[in-house]
Amino acid sequence: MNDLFEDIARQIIGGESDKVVSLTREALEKGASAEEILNQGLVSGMDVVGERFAAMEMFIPEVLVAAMAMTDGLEILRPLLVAAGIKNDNLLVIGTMEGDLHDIGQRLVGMIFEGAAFEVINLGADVKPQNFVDAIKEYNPNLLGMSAMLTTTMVKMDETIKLIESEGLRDSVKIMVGGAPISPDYAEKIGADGYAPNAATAVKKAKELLKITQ
Ligand code: B1M
Repeated sequence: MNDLFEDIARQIIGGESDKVVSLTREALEKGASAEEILNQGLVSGMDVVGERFAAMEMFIPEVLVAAMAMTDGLEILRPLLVAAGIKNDNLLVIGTMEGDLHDIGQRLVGMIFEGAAFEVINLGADVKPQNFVDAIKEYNPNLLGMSAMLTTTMVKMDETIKLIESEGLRDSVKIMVGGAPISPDYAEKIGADGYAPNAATAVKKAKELLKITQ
């Protein structure tokens, strides 16, 4: 199975969407779990893309094509990651900060929350502070998730929390933040209720914050 995971990672790096989709299906047919395919195939490929991008061995168009291949692979895994959870009163509104187009990680976080029986409203990427506030007013979620992948956009989290406070909405919602440049210290500094480094721990942290026992 390891060869198959390596092949999926290789096809992510090469941005070969069709191959990622067919290899992901093949791995599922051969009995791999969605989690194994995600971590050892898709995410592992995207890690290499990140390293090569940082080393200027890959450039934006290639990274974008790799990201599209990753999204297509994720869509195959979605039903399995989401499992047939029963919807309940827990509602997560999530989005990526204004000026930030990175949405793969936060979509993955959203999927894992759906799998944990949360209803999820995804505002997408490049979400203005005011749009987060509007979404709280419209949907009345008990959890708000904010994601940033750039050091230049993480500051928008601070701005958004201040706006939520000034609108008198802060006590109505728990706020979680995450994304590559975010740290627990930063989360605390801006007054977020919680931080998580990845999707799985984000659900655990949310359940703690919302006092969900199951
Ligand atoms: Co960009 N990019 N990018 N990029 N990109 C990074 C983030 C970067 C680290 C690459 C690098 O230099 N090594 C770097 C940021 C540097 C910094 O600010 N410190 C970078 C840069 C610089 C840029 C541009 C500025 C490049 C340029 O134009 N010169 C530009 C900015 C565009 C913009 O946003 N305005 C840019 C553009 C792009 C693409 C559009 C080409 C594409 C994004 C496509 C898309 O998302 N639809 C892209 C990509 C793909 C990446 C990398 C390679 C991969 C990101 C990813 O999808 N990872 C990334 C390098 C890297 O991270 N290795 C990079 C996989 C994903 C599953 O993980 O997103 O980390 P991640 O999400 C995780 C956790 O972070 C966490 O859980 C997720 C799942 O486990 N998490 C949360 C995320 N949100 C959370 C919220 C939570 C809790 C946990 O609670 C609410």
